Amino acid sequence: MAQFEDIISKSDQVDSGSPSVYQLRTKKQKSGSLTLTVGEKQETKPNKTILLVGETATGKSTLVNALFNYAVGVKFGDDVWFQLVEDQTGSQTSDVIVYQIFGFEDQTLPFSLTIIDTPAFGDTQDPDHIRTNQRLMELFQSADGIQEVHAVGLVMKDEENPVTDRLKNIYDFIKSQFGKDVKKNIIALMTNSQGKPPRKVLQALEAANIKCAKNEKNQPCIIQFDNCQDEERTEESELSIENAWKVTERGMKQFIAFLEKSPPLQPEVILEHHKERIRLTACIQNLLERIRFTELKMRDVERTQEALRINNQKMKRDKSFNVSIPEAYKDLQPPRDGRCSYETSLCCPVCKENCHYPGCTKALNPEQCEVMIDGKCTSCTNKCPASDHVKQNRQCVIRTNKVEKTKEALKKQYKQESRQKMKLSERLEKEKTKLKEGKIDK
Ligand SMILES: Nc1nc2c(ncn2[C@@H]2O[C@H](COP(=O)(O)OP(=O)(O)OP(=O)(O)O)[C@@H](O)[C@H]2O)c(=O)[nH]1
Ligand SMILES: [Mg+2]
Ligand SMILES: [Zn+2]
Ligand SMILES: [Zn+2]
Ligand SMILES: [Zn+2]
Repeated sequence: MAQFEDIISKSDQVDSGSPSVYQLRTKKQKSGSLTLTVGEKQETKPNKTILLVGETATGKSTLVNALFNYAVGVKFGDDVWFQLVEDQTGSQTSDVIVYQIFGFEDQTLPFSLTIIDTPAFGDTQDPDHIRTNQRLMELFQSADGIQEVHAVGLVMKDEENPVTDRLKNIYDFIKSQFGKDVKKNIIALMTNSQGKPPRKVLQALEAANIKCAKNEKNQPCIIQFDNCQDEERTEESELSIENAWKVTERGMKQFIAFLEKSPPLQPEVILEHHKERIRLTACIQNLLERIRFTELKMRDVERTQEALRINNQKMKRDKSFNVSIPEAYKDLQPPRDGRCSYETSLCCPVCKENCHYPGCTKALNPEQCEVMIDGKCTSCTNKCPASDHVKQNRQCVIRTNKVEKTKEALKKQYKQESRQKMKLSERLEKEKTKLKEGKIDK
């Protein structure tokens, strides 16, 4: 084991059995996501980045360990195993963690590795889903974050139904974030595999319309592993564990070959694509609210006309006669549904509109919100400057009231605009035309 002396000196033994298991001591850094580093980065050496996603307990974190052991050249006969992932004993990963493996280039791999381990997400009802999405985006957007990704591994168990709805959601998320070219970088990573031809998985991927990179046979890239290398070796288990090693070793060779030739996904592509998508969604949402408000205003005018028609005589006789009229108006208030802080809104008090709601994560700094282009909002009616927007946890809500009004009050409400005298009925018609043309009062 002389060849591992150096690594062992940087580890703590956690199991003295067969194999001996060592937990690596890593350098930890937290800026947004946690980064665990082994070895020193050398700028001149190439690096490959792998993003691992998939359902819970499919073996993402275990695969991180397997990749490390492969990178440092651990073989079945060495009877040793290294753990890079901490607290591995059956625990779920709860946040995005970045592992960096430096200093073993030219041993088994021609490059250093960056591996992004993610918690299970894809359940869109689960708040953790949004948090993980958010974390990943931060990681790709920050200057000291991930610069490029070479492989997105969809990790799944080699079992009856490996492709679930949640996996499909994860796949859709990945596609929406990285653009359609991402399929050149997506590979299926099967764990718990005995290495048999993966026909069922091929069918399941096809049925779910999940598109992966193609191998030289023009088949979707499916790579198999069986990562149980840390299991205690006994006379009974030895044979099956050795077979598992063979499956994983073949998988690793294929995986490394894939990494060598896969084109890197650049962060700019990811960033711009993602930002534009968020911006458009926000603008559409804003527009829908404006349309709803216009429709309500239109209803108000029509009800007013109706009330005047019915009560015309009474109102002429009695100046203090009231008609009951609905009135739509806008209000800025804290969100009623108690959404989490990362679901804050960005609103414009000038236009009284939600410019980015829900899901504005940049609300604390309106200049950075996706709806701003060159410091101006692309969402609200007046396209107000970023500085006009409010960053608090507030949202614009449309409300309706019933108000009692005399004819005089109505005249005041729909006031003369030009010097040309107009009857109230004419003014109401004019208001309807304005609403139809999209000129809305705040
Ligand atoms: N036999 C076998 N067991 C595996 C394999 N991959 C993972 N396991 C076991 O499956 C369990 C779950 O593995 P994890 O690596 O924690 O799964 P995960 O995908 O990281 O799960 P989350 O962090 O909850 O998303 C662990 O007990 C692993 O030892 C494999 O290929 N073969
Ligand atoms: Mg995990
Ligand atoms: Zn925003
Ligand atoms: Zn705005
Ligand atoms: Zn505005």
